[in-house]
Amino acid sequence: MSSQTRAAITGSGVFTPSQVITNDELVVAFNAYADRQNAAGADPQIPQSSADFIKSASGIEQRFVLDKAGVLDPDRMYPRLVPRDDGAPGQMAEMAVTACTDALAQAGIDAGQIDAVICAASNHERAYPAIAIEIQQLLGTSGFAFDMNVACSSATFGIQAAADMIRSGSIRRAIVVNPEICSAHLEWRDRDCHFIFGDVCTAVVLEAADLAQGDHFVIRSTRCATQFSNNIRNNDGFLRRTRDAMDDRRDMQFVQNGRKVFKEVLPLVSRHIADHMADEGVTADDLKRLWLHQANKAMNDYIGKRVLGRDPEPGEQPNILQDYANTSSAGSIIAFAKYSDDLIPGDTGLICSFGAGYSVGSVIVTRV
Ligand code: CO8
Repeated sequence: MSSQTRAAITGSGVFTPSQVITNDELVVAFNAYADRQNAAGADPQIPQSSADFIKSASGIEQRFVLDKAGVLDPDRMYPRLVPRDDGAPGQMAEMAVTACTDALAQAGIDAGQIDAVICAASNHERAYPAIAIEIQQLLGTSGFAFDMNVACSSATFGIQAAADMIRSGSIRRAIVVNPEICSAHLEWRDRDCHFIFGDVCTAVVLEAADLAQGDHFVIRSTRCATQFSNNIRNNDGFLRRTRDAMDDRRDMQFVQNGRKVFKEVLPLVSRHIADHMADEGVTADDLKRLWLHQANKAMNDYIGKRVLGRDPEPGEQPNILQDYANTSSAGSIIAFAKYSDDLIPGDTGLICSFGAGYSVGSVIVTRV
């Protein structure tokens, strides 16, 4: 083992679906659904949703999805994704290939040079074979591949896993990819959460720092933490068939107690980041950028203020949630991919994700 080896992020990529749903479009569809249910005698009656509420409570203005028509059809309210033959690329693998190809191009390496693929996401379209192994085959990477799931923190936990393997010397290069089809496990008929999520796929290439060819970010340190909570939960899983009458049960999709999450996760994340920075000798003045998980603008404003000890300047803590909504594990990586090019050698930034579990992951990087 080479204890000197440092891992670096040398490329990133984002696949963005072509279809967009604005808050206004979403609310029109939800309210049409509610009107129909109410006319049919829904008890209790379903209150109307509001685009103004969505924007002010979350900061979200629109979301990208793989299938807009199915989501906005008041008789359906979930995406329609055509089943695929086992011989065809799966939905997640297909998104992943696009994001990975962009990340590899930025790193300036061929897929064949990658030793490991980690598909880290908050849900996987099948139990096995691993989506990551299918991505490995489609890209033509070497070595091995595996799936992992830590909900919204999947990307940062995946980065730590890959960085640890590079640091230990067991691999030299990895790709961590996050295909998030949140539209398929969101309950679009629930007013409290129907606006929260969107679809996307992100990817980052990690290499031993001595292999990096162009501009890159050396990973100074990673830190992951978990603490069990039922406040964000989805009970769907392979035991579904063994239990009666599970098909349309509300808990077969994403369920959360948003208020509790808000109150409990904020102190957890603020403390986690502060401790991580202190242990690495990174002060607020050293930090040029925060790429935070993208769930709620008010949450990010709060965390930014706690971490920096002042209101963040424009650009110090870029949000993308107004365009993408919450994309689970991909959110902080979209922010990183879109808002990191302008950093100069020596600049330090911090990627942080948080969510179900609870889970929180942080990655401190320095531009080289
Ligand atoms: N339109 C109009 N009014 C509404 C709506 C709506 N759509 N929704 C709720 N209201 C009403 C409520 O009924 C309530 O009315 P009243 O005051 O009369 O009771 C009022 O508005 C306020 O409601 P809330 O208290 O629920 O509103 P909040 O201010 O708390 O905002 C949020 C709701 C935006 C959900 C907020 O609580 C939040 O962002 N919380 C944090 C959530 C979070 O970060 N969760 C992380 C989940 S992501 C994750 O971990 C990954 C999981 C895996 C991915 C899943 C993919 C599907």
